[in-house]
Amino acid sequence: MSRPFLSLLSAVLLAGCVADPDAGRTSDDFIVGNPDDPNAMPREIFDFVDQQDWGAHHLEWHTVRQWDRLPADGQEWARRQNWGRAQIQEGAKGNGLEFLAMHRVMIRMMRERFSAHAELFDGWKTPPVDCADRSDPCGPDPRSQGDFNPDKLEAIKKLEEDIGSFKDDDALGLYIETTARPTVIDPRAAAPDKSAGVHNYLHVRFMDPNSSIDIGDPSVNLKNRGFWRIHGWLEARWTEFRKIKNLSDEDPKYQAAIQKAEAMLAVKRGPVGAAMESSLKKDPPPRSLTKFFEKE
Ligand SMILES: [Cu+2]
Repeated sequence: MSRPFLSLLSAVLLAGCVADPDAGRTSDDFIVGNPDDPNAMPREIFDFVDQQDWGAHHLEWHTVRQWDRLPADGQEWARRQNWGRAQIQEGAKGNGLEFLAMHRVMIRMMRERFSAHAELFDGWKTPPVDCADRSDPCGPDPRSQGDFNPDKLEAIKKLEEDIGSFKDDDALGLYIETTARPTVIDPRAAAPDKSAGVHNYLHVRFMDPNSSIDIGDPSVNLKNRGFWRIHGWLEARWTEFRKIKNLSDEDPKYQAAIQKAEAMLAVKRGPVGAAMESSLKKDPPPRSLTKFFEKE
């Protein structure tokens, strides 16, 4: 089906009888990232991400949680989007569970909606650690190249062989997500355990700053198959953890985290591309926000 036709069809379906302000434009006008990139998700998923403005959503999720560490241009741009500092910053108590929950909800929604492509969300069995891996070579940037960090190898081992040693969901999520452990005095404080933050490390390992769907850029990386390989693996680790610990999905704390993430993603954004036009395309975010993994 041709792009303009799809665009028109989606506009009619989504907008009903309301006049489409974007009539006459093709949806290519809105595309952020190259859908023909070999690492791009299938076209319908790629388009869904735009239609729901998940790129902006994902960027917002990370940005407001990194607020205290952002340079002035990043905060300024974020304020223009009416985004504000999240009370629980990245690496602070409570952020681990919300990190796991947000990605779980995204994966579930994707699997349900795109069941024919469900396997794209399964993730790696284990992360490829050889830089010359045939299906997932490390990125071209010097920060991505070389031997896999031995501390992060330890992390993979711990997550695969001794995941039951974590106290709870939040402790597990914090350990996986980030090296950041902000304190009142130092918002840039880092975890003493060097094996923490394998998630951010993997984003850096597989990023390609020249790619229009860079795994290191939260505004576009949901369109990259590699993103879902990382998060599919982490999702399976979390499932395993909850099984080993005999944790119930009825647990109120768990329920609240899932529901909060679902509520954030439930917002319907309107005609294809409209939200992209208003947020990321019209006023593109500065590099300090889209390349934050590079600073890991
Ligand atoms: Cu990630």
